Amino acid sequence: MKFNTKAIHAGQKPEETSGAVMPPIFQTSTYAQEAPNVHKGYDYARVGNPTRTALEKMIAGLEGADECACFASGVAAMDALLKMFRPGDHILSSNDLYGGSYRLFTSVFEPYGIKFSFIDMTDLELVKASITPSTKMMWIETPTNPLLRIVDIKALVDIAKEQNILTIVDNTFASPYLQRPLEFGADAVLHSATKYLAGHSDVVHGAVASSHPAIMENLRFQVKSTGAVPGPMDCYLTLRGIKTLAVRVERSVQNAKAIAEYLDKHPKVSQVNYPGLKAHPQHELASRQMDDFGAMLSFTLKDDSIDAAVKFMSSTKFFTLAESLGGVESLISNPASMTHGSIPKEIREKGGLKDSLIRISVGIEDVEDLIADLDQAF
Ligand code: P1T
Repeated sequence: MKFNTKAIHAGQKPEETSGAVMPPIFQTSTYAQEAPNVHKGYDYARVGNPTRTALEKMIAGLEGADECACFASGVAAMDALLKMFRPGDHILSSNDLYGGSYRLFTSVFEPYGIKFSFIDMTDLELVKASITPSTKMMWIETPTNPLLRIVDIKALVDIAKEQNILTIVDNTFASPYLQRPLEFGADAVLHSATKYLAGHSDVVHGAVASSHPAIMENLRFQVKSTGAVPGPMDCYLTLRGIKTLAVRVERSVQNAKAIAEYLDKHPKVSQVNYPGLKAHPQHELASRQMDDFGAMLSFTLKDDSIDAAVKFMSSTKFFTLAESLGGVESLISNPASMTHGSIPKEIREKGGLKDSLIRISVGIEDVEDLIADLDQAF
């Protein structure tokens, strides 16, 4: 089955009692049992729900995984995943990543004794040199949030496998339509399904897909034991969103390319971060690793002051000033003060994230209107 067909049919079949083509929203907390522990596969809704199962089968199908576990948010998915580690374990991560991931790692898990290193993962020699005997996982985010760097999944997987280290890829920025990390040998793939998968800025949702038995066993245990599970309505919304993933992403990418080129030529812009531009340092890698270049980009103005950036972001009409990404509507944001505000300024700057950086999530509006909007903001 090819991708577009999977996005409609993977793991889906008409509901048995009525033939409904979309899985119903099974709004129930518990299930009748014939005798203790004799039931139709579901005993209590924290552990499982048929609407959630339909969504999990769908995401597993899109990522080419045996299984998927869904969570109430992207960070809840990360939290569950990280609970397979123990004090003293070391995780290697990128120095450019979602601020909430950084906060979870440093403010929640470090106090419990898990250690993290934040390095430039585009530097393979540095990655090798940063591995310690305690390193248990490489946490790969690519494209990175918000600098749109591209990390070589296959190269890191090869290094990791030699040393028995697990690899997980946060695939939120690309979506499985553009990048399927398990095909490069990664052990697990994570999504803030809030973004491209759900696609309509109306639900907060997370997922991990994997064929690795120990990872999935831990996740199922966490689903049952710590219970950060999504409600059936949210699962339904995400599943409905996925049905149009391919057409939404295709249109957003088309718009993003035109906007990146427009910004790149603009006399008031100093730098555009978009992997689809030939001058992007990992353009070739992105061409190999991704099916297309995505619909996220970031840039800085020649007037590199925060005031100029804030004025610009507050002047757009179709780009709504807001956190998040991956919805049908275009959004604009200032990572340093918004999504990445929990990373200390000196660490942000060391990783290359300037306070004046402007990030754009390109939606599916008419690109002429989007460019005219940016034009009037300049
Ligand atoms: O927001 P939540 O569903 O919990 O997902 C967290 C998350 C995980 N991974 C990446 C790469 C992300 O970008 C996010 C959330 N990011 C934003 C809200 C944002 O605007 O960048």
